[in-house]
Amino acid sequence: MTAPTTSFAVPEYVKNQGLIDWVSEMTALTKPDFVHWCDGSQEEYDQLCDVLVANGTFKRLNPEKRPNSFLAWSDPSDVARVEDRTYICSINRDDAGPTNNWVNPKEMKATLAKLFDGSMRGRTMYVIPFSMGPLGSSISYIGVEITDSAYVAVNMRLMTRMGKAVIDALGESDNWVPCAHTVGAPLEPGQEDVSWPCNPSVKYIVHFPEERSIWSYGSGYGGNALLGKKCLALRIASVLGRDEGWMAEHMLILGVEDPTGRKTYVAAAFPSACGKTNFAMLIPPEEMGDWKVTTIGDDIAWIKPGEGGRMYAINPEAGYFGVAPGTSYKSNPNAMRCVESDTIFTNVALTDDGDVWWEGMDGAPPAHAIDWQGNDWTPDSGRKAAHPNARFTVHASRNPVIDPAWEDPAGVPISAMIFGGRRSTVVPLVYQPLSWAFGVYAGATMGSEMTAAAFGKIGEVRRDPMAMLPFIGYHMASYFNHWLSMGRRVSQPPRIFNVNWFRKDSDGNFLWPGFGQNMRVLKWIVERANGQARAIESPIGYMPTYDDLDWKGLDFSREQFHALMDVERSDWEREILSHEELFVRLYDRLPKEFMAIRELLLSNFWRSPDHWELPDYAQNQ
Ligand code: SAT
Ligand code: MN
Repeated sequence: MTAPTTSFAVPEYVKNQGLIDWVSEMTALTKPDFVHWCDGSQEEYDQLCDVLVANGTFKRLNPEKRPNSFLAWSDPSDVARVEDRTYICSINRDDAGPTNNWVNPKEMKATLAKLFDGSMRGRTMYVIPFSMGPLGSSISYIGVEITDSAYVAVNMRLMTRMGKAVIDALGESDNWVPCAHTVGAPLEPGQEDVSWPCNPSVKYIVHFPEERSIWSYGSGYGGNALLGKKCLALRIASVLGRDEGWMAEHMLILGVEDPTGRKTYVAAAFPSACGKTNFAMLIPPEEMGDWKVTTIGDDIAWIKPGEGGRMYAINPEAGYFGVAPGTSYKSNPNAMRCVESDTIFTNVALTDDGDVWWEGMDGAPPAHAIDWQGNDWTPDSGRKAAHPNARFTVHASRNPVIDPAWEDPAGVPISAMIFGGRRSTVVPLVYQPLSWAFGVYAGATMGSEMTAAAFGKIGEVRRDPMAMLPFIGYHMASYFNHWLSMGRRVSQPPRIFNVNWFRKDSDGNFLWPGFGQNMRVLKWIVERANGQARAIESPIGYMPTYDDLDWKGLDFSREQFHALMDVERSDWEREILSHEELFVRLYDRLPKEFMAIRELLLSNFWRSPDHWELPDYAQNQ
């Protein structure tokens, strides 16, 4: 079976000459057999899914169990973003900064020109016009991705606003981001295709920040290939935000409705494997049923100064590309409801009745399944059935708790920002840094313990400033300065908070139940941001006392809470000194405020006891 449209003709509705020229140049370079301009229609989506089924990339799932849903298994060499193959090719190396890979743009372009030459032979080139942000909104950005992967085309239709409507919104403008993608696996005449074409040995994910273009070679997976997400909406957009006075952040956005019906919007940054999607779709515990959480976005926020001296955020995406393993009706019922139909699954297991399964799903594991590598699997096979980075792709409109304002082009006013890593010790459940600048410092020095050995030893703390380490498109320390300056640009910056759901006792047991119970902390944060909640000053910032949190329906003692909130002087002295490791790497552009804040934090400890314990309010007043 071939692709639905098999010609080089440019559709009549495309009038943008710059775009037509670029597609024609890329066609000449990559030499596809056909070119298909995506119109974004449902018919086209269905046809492409049929093509993918016929090619063996997709398996159609049992329509009784999982209507309109498909399963793809990737090549075992192509299962995640490739950070060591990701480049920021600014003209000056210093502008990429020490946390990014850099190659001279001229040299990189020569490399890419060679790799892209003939890279689409035997394949169809899909032209995918997409909008990050609501169509036609002044804060949206349009990109056009060319790709030789139909899998990418159907995923882009779920993750972005995609197709003819974007071409119409673009008009004659030259303000769009060219995104070139190839799986890097040309087919010789007569050569049979594989179910997941990619280049197992050569991969490049390249950004040219000055000319705002993206080139991706060799991978068909996730953020390597769906170029609107991390490449455009974070790496390129962070540069746009620096130049234009706004922020592109790796943050979820949620709405909290209190019992009086008042809505407060909160943005939150967590490094990977910290339950971001769970938090974005949180269901409050039953006893707090008069509180409601709604989702604006689960991964990326574009934040701009607006009316009333406040910051407003939009979610540039239109769908979720969530981690499947660990997702269950217990951990995230709303995500499970999202994926009940109309979902693309990648690298999960296939059950004997044509449904999907992954580790951590509710109930007993199936007695038999086919694992993500296509092998027979049983619970005692000693292997994982789903790859740990297995994903679901689903449109945001399937989310039962989607916020009514999720597509508002004006964005929603952000009252609080939350940073949170995975720390088994040192960092308390929640605190509020003393000011915007202290909050920026806390975000910049955010650390998380490794759960997989990808970037260091398991348990080792990796500094991941604002959860942006793999996603910043310029010098990390210039980014810190940008954050500080954004706080000065508005009269009512969001209040900043730091959370840690993952603190453990000395026996290694989690001290905090997490999941829906996080609502208790979120409630305090929202009330605090609205000037309603009490707090006490600790050496690291403001904290709630036991009596400031709502404990209705949860058996959680004062002692348990104090264990979660303790601030150990020796731990924190070590913690603050260890920030030096990050600062030394960034020294030439580090904000001068950071040194002052570091000293102030240390001095707070010089005047506090070795073991700072949360007082009870009664004693303190
Ligand atoms: O593959 S993505 O970059 O989209 C998701 C992730 O790795 O964070
Ligand atoms: Mn992410």
